[in-house]
Amino acid sequence: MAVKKKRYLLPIHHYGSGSNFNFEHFRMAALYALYTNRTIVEKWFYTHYSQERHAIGWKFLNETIDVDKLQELVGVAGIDEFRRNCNKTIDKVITTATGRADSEETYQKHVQLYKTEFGINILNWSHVDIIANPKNIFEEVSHIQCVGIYLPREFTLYKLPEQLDLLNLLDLHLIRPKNVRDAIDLVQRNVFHGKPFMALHFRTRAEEGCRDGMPNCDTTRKEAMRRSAISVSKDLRLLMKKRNISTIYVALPNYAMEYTNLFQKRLDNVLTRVDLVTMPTIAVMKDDNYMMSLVEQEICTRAELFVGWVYSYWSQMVIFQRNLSSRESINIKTLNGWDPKGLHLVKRKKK
Ligand SMILES: Nc1nc2c(ncn2[C@@H]2O[C@H](COP(=O)(O)OP(=O)(O)O)[C@@H](O)[C@H]2O)c(=O)[nH]1
Ligand SMILES: [Mg+2]
Repeated sequence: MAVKKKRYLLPIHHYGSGSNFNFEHFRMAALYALYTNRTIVEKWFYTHYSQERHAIGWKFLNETIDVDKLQELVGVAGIDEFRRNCNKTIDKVITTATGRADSEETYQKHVQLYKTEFGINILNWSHVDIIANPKNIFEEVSHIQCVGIYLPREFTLYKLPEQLDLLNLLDLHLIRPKNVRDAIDLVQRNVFHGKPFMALHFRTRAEEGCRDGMPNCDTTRKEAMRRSAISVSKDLRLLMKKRNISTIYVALPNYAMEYTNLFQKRLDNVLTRVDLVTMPTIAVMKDDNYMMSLVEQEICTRAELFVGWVYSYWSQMVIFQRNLSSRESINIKTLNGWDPKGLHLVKRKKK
C-alpha cells in the first residue's frame, strides 16, 4: 500500500520584535497546519536583548511549549526531520501582501538566517506567492510536500471558516512545558496558599535605554512612568479591595525590577519573581529570563484578574490563554490613574 507522504508547513519568521511576537507567528502557522492537515515544523526562538548575557541564544520549541500536547492536535516535526524529508529545501513559500516597503529586504534576511542557522534553502523573493485568499492558495499547493509560510501572523487578516473554534482548540494545546506548569502548581500551593490573586504586567519600556548605564536614557520619560505607576497603584488597591483579593503578583522585565519597591510601598502583599526563586524548581531558572518570563506568564494566566500592558505581545499571549477559561483581563490604560502624558507610547501597527 502506498504511504501518503507527510506534508510540511515551515514557519518563516524571526525579525521584527521579541519572542512573544514570534510565538504569535508560530501560533498562526500552527493554525494553518491544522487547517490544511499539514505537519508544522518546529520553530526556534531567540532570546530577547534584555536576556542575561551568558544565556543568550536559540531556545527550542520544547523549552517553550508542551510539544506532546500540541502533537495531540497537529503533527509536529523537528528541523532535522524536515531537512531530511524535504531535502533541505522549500518548494513553495506563501505570504500575504503586507504592503510594507521593506518586505523583500526583510525576507532576504530570513532566507540568509534559515540557511546559516538551520541549513534550509528558501526560495528567493521573486518565487514567493503573495496571496489574497488563503483558502484558495492552500488548495492550490495541497499537492506540494514542503511549503513555507512567511510572516504567518499577517494571516490574522483573513478569517478562515470556523477560525475562532480552531484557534480555541489550538490554544488549548499551546500550553507551557510541563516543568513550568508543575513549578507554578507548587507556587500556587506554597506561595499563594491556594488563594486567588491578581496579576499585573508592568511592561514599562521607558527604562530600556537606561539599563547597564546605557547612554540613551530618557529620564523625562522614566519620571513620567514612575508617576503613572504611583497613581495607578491607587486603582490597583481599589480593585483588590473590590474583588476581595489580598495578593498581587507583579511581572516586570529584568531592567525594571526597581518598581517592586514602588508597588510594595503602596499595596499589600506584592509578590514578584524574587518570591518565587525560593522554590528549588524555579531557582534553577532564575538566571535565564527566557524561562522566568514563561514562568511569570503562567502565573499571570492563572490569576483571578489580569492587568495587561498597553501594547505588549507578552501580555497578549497571556490573554489568549486566559480567554480559554473566560478569565477577566483588563488593560492598564483603562485605569483612571493611568496617565500617558510624557510616556511616548508607540501604538503598534494595526494588523
Ligand atoms: N521575566 C519577564 N520578562 C519579561 C517581562 N516583560 C517582558 N519581558 C522580556 O522581554 C521580552 C519582551 O519582548 P516580546 O516578547 O516581543 O514582547 P513585548 O515586547 O512585550 O511585546 C520578553 O520576551 C521577555 O524576555 C516580564 O514581565 N517578566
Ligand atoms: Mg517586543
